[in-house]
Amino acid sequence: MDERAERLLKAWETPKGWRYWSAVNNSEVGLWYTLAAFAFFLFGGVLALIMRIQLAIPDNDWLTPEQYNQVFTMHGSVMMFLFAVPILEAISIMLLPEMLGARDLPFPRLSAYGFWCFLIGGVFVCGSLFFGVGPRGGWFMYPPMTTQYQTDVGPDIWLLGLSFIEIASIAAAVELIVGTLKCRPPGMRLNLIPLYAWYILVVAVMILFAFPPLIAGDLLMELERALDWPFFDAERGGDPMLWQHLFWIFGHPEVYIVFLPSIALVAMIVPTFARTPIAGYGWIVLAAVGTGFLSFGLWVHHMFTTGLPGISIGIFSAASEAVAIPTGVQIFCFIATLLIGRVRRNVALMFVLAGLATFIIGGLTGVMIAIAPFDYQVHDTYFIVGHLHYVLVGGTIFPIVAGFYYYYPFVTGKQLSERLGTIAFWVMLIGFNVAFFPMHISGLIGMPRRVYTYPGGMGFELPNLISSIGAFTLGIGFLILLYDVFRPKGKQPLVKRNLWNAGTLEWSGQVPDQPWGIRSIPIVTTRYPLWEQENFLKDVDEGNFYLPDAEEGLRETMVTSTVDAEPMQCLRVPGPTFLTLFAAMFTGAVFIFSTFHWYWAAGVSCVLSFATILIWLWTGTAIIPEKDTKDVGLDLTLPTYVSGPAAVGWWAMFITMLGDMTAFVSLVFGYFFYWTVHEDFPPTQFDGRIVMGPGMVWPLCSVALAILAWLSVLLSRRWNRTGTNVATVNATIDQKSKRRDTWRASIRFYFGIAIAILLGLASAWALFWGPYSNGVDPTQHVYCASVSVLVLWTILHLLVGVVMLVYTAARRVCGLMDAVHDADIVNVTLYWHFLALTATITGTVIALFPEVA
Ligand code: HEM
Ligand SMILES: [Cu+2]
Repeated sequence: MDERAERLLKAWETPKGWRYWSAVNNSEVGLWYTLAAFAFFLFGGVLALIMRIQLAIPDNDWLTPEQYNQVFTMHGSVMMFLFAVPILEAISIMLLPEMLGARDLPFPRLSAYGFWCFLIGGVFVCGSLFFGVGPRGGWFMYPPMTTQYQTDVGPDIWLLGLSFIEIASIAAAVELIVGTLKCRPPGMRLNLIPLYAWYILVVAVMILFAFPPLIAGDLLMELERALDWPFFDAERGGDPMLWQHLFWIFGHPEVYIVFLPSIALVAMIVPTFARTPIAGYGWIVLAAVGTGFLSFGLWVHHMFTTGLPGISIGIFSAASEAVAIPTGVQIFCFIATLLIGRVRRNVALMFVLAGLATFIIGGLTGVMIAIAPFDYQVHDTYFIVGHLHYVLVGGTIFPIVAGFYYYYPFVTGKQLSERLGTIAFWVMLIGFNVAFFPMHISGLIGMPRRVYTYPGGMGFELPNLISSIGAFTLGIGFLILLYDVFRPKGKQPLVKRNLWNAGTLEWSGQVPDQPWGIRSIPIVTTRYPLWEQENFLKDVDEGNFYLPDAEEGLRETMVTSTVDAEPMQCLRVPGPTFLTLFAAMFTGAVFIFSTFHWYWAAGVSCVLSFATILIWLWTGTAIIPEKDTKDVGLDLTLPTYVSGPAAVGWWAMFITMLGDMTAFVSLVFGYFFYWTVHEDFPPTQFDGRIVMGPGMVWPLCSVALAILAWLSVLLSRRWNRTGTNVATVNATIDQKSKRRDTWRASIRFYFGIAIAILLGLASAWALFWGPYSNGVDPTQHVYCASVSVLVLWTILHLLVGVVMLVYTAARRVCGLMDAVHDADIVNVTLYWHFLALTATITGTVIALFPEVA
């Protein structure tokens, strides 16, 4: 190994011993993430088998109804929240950088934080089952059952635990979007990126818009449960239907969120084994985007039986049928690729085919239940359980198993057994169909879902017994897979490099793989560089491309432009740290303590987690490099520090704030939703008492103050720039006048920030004072609660905005930010753009809407 490679290796070295757990590199974090998600899958699977034991015979009393309810709720919730979404993010964190020829994703510490949050939250939620206090409201947790009739801690565990995990999912989504858009190798224009990355981009954007409505819903329900704010309490003007809307605005895209990345694996596996480029690349991308887009317009098909007007039912029914089109396009492209290629059959491909076939069957029952009159008949029966498992197992599980077989050598350098794999394949395929096909029949003859047992003599016995036998057969199939994955393979020689002879970049890794991701960052000109670019691996290995060295001993990767992948920056990525683990522990503690109403402990944890995150940001982001530019090889010199839209940090903030805005809009949607369902909203009188609003003056004052604060943030950003700038530094200006100049600029900057802080605090105060001084009582009526939740949301955001301003001032005091290196204040300003919008909407809605209505 030459000297350059040794330095590179040293920079990317994985920590040893107990410090191993401070690793943040995508290959480690991705692996932990995958293993943890897989463990949750096994847990969810065991719960499924417990249900099938209980349901095998009629009138069974092995489980109590209470226990059964906990088991099916946890089964559904674990499978959806702790397995399906996380495993796909996990696989992506592991694969994506390698596919994009990047050294790492842009925010490795964020991935690590997301992973630890996921693990802590998951263990907490699953653990509740062992204490008999698990949630039992089903995976969709409909109120009023979960608000008025389940007063134990179960629903809180679900709401808080899973919200915590949703935050981790969003963190991963931010990482994956920025990674795909900004960390591609030079030359890899948008139309050359591997299909997998396209799918992940679509899915990550979907997560960004789908999860926040659920988080908003969780917040509302938790406020109702903890503080008696009556969002879903019909007696006080609330409406359980709002939950159903928010849940399914999340829930329907969710099924595509778990299905598309699996199809993305299919899109990588099929061309390799068909030994030909994918057919219809453009069509697939369009279809994936189309599916993602359409999936946000289907949610009402889960609510056909709630008495909605016929017109909405008609529209949503038609839209649901329409989504079959883009889905079909993708499947036809895969079939076409297989037809034109020279197919090499093996276990991975068999699982792909089984997945597609199973998914198509589930899709066909989907087309049936999208017809409202049919749905009226089978709603809440086992027909639905049959349908949803055909889609989920066919669309998600089988392709993931295929991915396991395909990528196992990539991760471990060893291969899974084709012989055992073939056995596992047939056992699983047969077991699956035997388990789930009969559910359609038991459903059609009337067996409801979510019942802990059924009486004999109604024709349910036979299909249920068959289902249970099938479920155990399927379980055995998974045991075979599990054995194959974990059996020691010491004697087996390492596989050869790129053993499937694939064409995409992730297979350029050496065996055994090195932690640096890729030896040198290549120039890419085709979709399948390993097939189509001459001498490609040789040039990569010899370090003939970019960044073959780590002269400064730092971890570096390349940032390129969004569309054309032109080189833009040499990005220093942060290395190992325990801060992310601590931050996740403290964040977890906030949610866990709140579940048990230990608000003091939660408050302390909140402060600790905030502090840890600030230290992490302080020591790990926007660091001023020792030199402004760096020679990255091939006669290219790139800046080492950028700010504004060129910087990955700016993108992360922008994307996070889009998600944040979506949650806020969901809350505003709630306010107007109540208006549409009530004749008199806001009400004047309720329950013999006058219903007080927040008044006009204070909320509007708050808007004005927030806008002024925002303006002073804008000014501060500008003043920060007017000190030294690059031109001044380079010009022959004597040191003294330069220092004076900087000093004056500093004073103006600090002044601007101080004013912004004061105005921000004043705005928060005015927003609080309006409802408070008018005597708004959030528990009285849903109107008051809706106003209060908007106020609460906005005040919290204002306070965070203030902390950020203090942070930027401190950065400048400590010389960590200056006129040129201004990423901190630029990103904070971006936050304030969104904040100003939030504050304006809140203030005007609560002040003026009562007048208009
Ligand atoms: C391993 C084989 C599996 C078996 C034997 C199985 C079995 C079942 C059964 C019997 C129910 C109905 C419970 C009831 O209504 O009383 C159910 C519900 C459900 N399953 Fe599965 N399942 C399996 C795998 C999966 C997978 C892989 C997923 C998702 C990725 C999943 C997601 C769900 C969901 C979301 C529900 C609805 C839960 C609810 O009603 O709240 N299942 N499963
Ligand atoms: Cu749906």
